[in-house]
Amino acid sequence: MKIINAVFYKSVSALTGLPEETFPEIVFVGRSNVGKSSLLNSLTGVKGLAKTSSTPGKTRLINYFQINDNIYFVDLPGYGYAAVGHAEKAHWGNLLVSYIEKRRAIALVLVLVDSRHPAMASDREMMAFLEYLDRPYGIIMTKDDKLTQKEKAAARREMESFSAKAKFIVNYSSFSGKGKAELLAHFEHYTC
Ligand SMILES: Nc1nc2c(ncn2[C@@H]2O[C@H](COP(=O)(O)OP(=O)(O)OP(=O)(O)O)[C@@H](O)[C@H]2O)c(=O)[nH]1
Ligand SMILES: [Mg+2]
Repeated sequence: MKIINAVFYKSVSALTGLPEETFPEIVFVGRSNVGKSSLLNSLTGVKGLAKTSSTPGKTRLINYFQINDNIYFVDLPGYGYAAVGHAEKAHWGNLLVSYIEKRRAIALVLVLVDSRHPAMASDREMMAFLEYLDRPYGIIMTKDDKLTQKEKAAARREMESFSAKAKFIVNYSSFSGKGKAELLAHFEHYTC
């Protein structure tokens, strides 16, 4: 898939304000600070399109970006962020789960996992949940630039050992753009 244009469409804070299910959606999920918003900016080539931060918990809304006038990229709040209050955490957790469960327009879920910590319980739970729902998902191993070759190989093996149902695994660096062509090629299968 070639991205010709990418624009912010809207943000919503609750399931009641969702846009119509007009376009297939590629949905970005993962722990807080894993690099979801950075991946979105890297893929679209538009710096600052999605807001990023070194402080976890930056994205607190469901953010829709319209791609090529016929697809939505959906940037969701991260899970596993300890510093937000209990009530807020529960609110976002419920929202995330309900969204993935109910939204028919989801064509593909991207599960972003930090390459340095490939087996965290919350990520494994998310994958198990997607498998239970029979949602197609691919894994993005983020921040690839932070690992040595040896560490990358070990992380990849570990990930492959517990994600047999993933449609693909891509090692990605939003800083260098590594993995971009590979990931965009995978999107072809889910967006037509
Ligand atoms: N080295 C490196 N750092 C990255 C990469 N991608 C993201 N980061 C950094 O990781 C931090 C978090 O990135 P975000 O894209 O805001 O993460 P997020 O998953 O959207 O976070 P929340 O919105 O809080 O859930 C920022 O400081 C980014 O600069 C990458 O590929 N390599
Ligand atoms: Mg974000």
